Amino acid sequence: MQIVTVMSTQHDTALPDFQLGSLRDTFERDGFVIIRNLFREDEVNELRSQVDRYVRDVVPTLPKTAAFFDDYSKPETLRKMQSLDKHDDWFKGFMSEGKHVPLLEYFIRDGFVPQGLEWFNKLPYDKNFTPAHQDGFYWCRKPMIGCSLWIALDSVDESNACLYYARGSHKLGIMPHVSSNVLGFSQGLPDWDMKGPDAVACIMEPGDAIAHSAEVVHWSGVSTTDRSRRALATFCYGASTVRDEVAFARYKASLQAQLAAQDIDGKPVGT
Ligand SMILES: O=C(O)CCC(=O)C(=O)O
Repeated sequence: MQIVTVMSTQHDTALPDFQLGSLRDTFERDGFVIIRNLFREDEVNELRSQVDRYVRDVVPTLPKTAAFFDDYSKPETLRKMQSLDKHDDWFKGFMSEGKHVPLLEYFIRDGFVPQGLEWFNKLPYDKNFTPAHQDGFYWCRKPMIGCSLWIALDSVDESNACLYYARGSHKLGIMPHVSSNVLGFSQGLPDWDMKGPDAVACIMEPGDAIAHSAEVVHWSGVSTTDRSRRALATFCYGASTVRDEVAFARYKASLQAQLAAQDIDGKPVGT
């Protein structure tokens, strides 16, 4: 079976060329594509155990802005962590050398620049939804070339808050967002119809992954189960892009105001 090596010279995606080509066709048509079994069981177990180590050893040393708990006195309420690659060597290596690197380069037809590695959870019976949004609104790149790979660490379906995508919405361009006041997702599209005909629910098993464009509209709902729903997501933008500093400053100001209102600041998690 022939293996395609894409822009990155050091790694390959370990996916056959016919599959890569058809995945990119879907990605470019719909704005997202599911890649089944991208990570083997042993790889998923390694990711889970590295996350456990990070939560145990690294999170207590970080500012509260790096790990969002509903209640900082209750470890079981951890719902989101950002920039794992900036706080830990193992995740830094994964971010810059994992199999997502050549894959995402292939999808975006540009060089991979790491934007950040994040961990998402939905807690049992979680009432927090993820507002409909476009990642590109947060990143403010010109031109808007960017992508992410959301890797399922648990089984996920409609009952424990799977991701939904508005198929084809990446062709609408980046739309105005407003403050959402949702912890971890500060900006959202105010009037997006989440029941529209183009909404696609992504039902996944551990090791499946979704690549999505920075322009596609996506969201997730609440959980009606006692199961958690953990995922790691690698975000990147194209090496040919630059940041729109004015738009980025506007986004940062909104984020800081929302965090301050929720009493989340630069103080260590353990305080
Ligand atoms: O996991 C979620 O609910 C949201 C994830 C997300 O917005 C993303 O990966 O861009």
